[in-house]
Amino acid sequence: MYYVIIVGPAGSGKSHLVDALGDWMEFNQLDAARVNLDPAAEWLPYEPEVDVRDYIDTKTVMEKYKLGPNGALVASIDMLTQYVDKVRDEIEATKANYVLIDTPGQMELFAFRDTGPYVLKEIVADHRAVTVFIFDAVFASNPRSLASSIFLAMSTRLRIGLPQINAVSKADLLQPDRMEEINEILNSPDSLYSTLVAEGIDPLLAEASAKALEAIMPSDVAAPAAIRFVSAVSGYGLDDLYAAIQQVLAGGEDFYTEEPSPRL
Ligand SMILES: Nc1nc2c(ncn2[C@@H]2O[C@H](COP(=O)(O)OP(=O)(O)OP(=O)(O)O)[C@@H](O)[C@H]2O)c(=O)[nH]1
Ligand SMILES: [Mg+2]
Repeated sequence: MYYVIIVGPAGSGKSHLVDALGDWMEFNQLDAARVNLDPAAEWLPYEPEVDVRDYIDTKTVMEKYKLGPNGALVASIDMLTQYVDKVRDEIEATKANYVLIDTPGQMELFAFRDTGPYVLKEIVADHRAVTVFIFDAVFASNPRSLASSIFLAMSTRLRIGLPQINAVSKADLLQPDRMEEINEILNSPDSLYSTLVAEGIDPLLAEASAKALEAIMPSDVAAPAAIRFVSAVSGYGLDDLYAAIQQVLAGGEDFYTEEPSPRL
């Protein structure tokens, strides 16, 4: 079993990507299980095979402990540590080739505290896993937002400690020339640096941003590009994202041809 963990800022398109990538995999005869790890999700675009809300629901935690939404999410993730064995067993029982994990919207309350990465580590156990960090196309619209997203991506890499693929979501919202510009900036620390300086950003901050970009660019993977563009709406780039996932997880070989899923 291979684990693909989708992480990104609130509203960046994590849940829709879990849905779309799962559909793409199934269409291509690959077996995927969708797992919801967001105890605060009110609605999901897919039917999860495993759902942490069966154990902990943030809405109930809010009411029971009289907490606000953020405090309740923090408490929910902390409480989830008690059920982590059950969640892991449920996921393993699916025997799916690929496990697509949707994570909480408030990533700073999940990825940047100790319990979120702990829960992930316990769930993934000794399976091979990759994080897909999502840059929201809406945030990627100007160089300052792009730079702050790079720091978020770097912090995610630092906290979760798994190989990471970076992808811009909602590619259907980007004009082709804008996509090309973002692609160039995110594939070249020098280009990011000069773009930020041209925007009037302090050269020290621009330099730090370029270093952060360098830190999240793939060095271990022979990837043709540092960033992927995907759309859950049009399906754009899902094949490319799958290829990148496959490259990290199975060294580029097609897993399905080696080990057919017991479920297909
Ligand atoms: N145009 C476009 N909109 C998208 C795409 N993916 C998601 N959205 C929209 O973006 C919004 C957020 O999508 P979600 O998938 O719920 O994002 P999320 O990261 O799971 O959100 P939280 O879990 O609440 O943080 C929704 O209104 C989606 O319809 C996409 O590929 N293209
Ligand atoms: Mg979501």
